[in-house]
Amino acid sequence: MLTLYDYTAAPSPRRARIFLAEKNIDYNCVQIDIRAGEQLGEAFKAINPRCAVPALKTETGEIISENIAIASYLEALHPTPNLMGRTPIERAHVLEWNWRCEFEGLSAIAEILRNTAPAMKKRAMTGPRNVEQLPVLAERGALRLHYFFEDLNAQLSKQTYICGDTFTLADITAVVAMDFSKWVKQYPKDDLTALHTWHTKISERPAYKA
Ligand SMILES: N[C@@H](CCC(=O)N[C@@H](CS)C(=O)NCC(=O)O)C(=O)O
Repeated sequence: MLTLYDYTAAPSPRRARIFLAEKNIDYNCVQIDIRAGEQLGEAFKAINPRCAVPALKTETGEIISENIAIASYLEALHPTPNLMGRTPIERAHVLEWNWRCEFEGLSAIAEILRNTAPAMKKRAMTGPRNVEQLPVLAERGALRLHYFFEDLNAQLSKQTYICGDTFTLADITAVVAMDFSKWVKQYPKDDLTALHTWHTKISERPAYKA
């Protein structure tokens, strides 16, 4: 059976959990308490030297870190339901939007949180090395995030899901980013109606609760 190294409250492992739930794949779950610093301890470092969750242990004992790598692996093993595009151009668009949701959404929020939260002093970046906070980056993070919400709203004004008429990995990353934005008290403006309608629709999927 697969094992997911997880931390329930954190956004990145939630992406992997939703993907697994959408695919209806069974797995064991091991909680790594990142609030207590367990990801930096020797036991977890031996599993994932990059000291981050999620990490997935395959049935043959290999470790995969990074959501995109975990999703690609699971999509190849369990192609149905398709979550990463069927044709070359669909796949390209899913990866394009997934990257944008990760970089312009999740990273922008992390830029705010990790550079301001007192509990993240010296932990401005994930990984085994400590990095000092640069509080000035929070302002830029908020700006980036709101540009992202605007672009996402424009995309969703044209179609039901981010990459067309089917739910994909890009929707998972985007919904996790939108929910994570509450952590830093940033909310998409009320007039981004396509974005809010899409969020309601996604939150009705059973996997949303994973
Ligand atoms: N790009 C990575 C991001 C992983 C990541 O940043 N995980 C966070 C939890 S959301 C973590 O493990 N943080 C540990 C820390 O803050 O030291 C992925 O998508 O898998």
